[in-house]
Amino acid sequence: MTITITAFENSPDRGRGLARDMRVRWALEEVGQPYEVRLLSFKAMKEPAHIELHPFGQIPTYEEGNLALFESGSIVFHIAERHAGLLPDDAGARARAITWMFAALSTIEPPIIERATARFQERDQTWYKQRLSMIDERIRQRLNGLSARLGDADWLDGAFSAGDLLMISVLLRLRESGMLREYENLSAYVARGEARPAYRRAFEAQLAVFTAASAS
Ligand code: GTB
Repeated sequence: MTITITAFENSPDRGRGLARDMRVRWALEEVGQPYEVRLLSFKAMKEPAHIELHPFGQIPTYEEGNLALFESGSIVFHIAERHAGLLPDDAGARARAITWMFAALSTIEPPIIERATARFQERDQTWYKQRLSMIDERIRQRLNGLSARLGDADWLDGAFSAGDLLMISVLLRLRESGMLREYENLSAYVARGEARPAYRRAFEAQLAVFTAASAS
């Protein structure tokens, strides 16, 4: 059955792979599943046809036959459950990998998103600098824990898993802040993720969308 995902027609990140279709593309590449992409304008995302698929009018979505999903974490989980390569077979190791998926999305990602929101929407406020440094402190608290747990391992718990895929996707959003450079092992961890052939293929595919959009 054909898998179709949605992505920005014109991504505000200019093809840097930061929009959340990237993690879905990466997961599909890791498990070797072909997929199609339906590109959406900001206007189309808020129209009834898309709201039917995504109640909040966002990307990414995932369609496969009668199944329609939204939420990148749930989509990556669905892919990882149905195809070998992203979750271990051993029940304990599988549960731990899933725990890292949740940790990425519910413990590490929120303060990182808060930072992005502050930078885009609160930059003109008198209290902006103070707020940014408070958020950065919260991010560092999380990165301290993550860095200590990762230590000198390649991946968070044995073999590369959907937990690493989501964690690295989330950490990439921090690159422009320079904060990742404070943690040598996390920088190397992110670089290992980016060096995976599946990541490269996913990155090139989303970049090609931006390149085509800017040429037209
Ligand atoms: N929790 C949802 C998920 O994980 O799928 C969040 C989905 C979401 O935030 N989607 C964003 C969206 O559709 C795109 S990824 N936004 C349009 C809207 O809400 O109207 C977020 C994103 C946007 C831009 C950048 N960037 O420019 O760097 C990075 C990430």
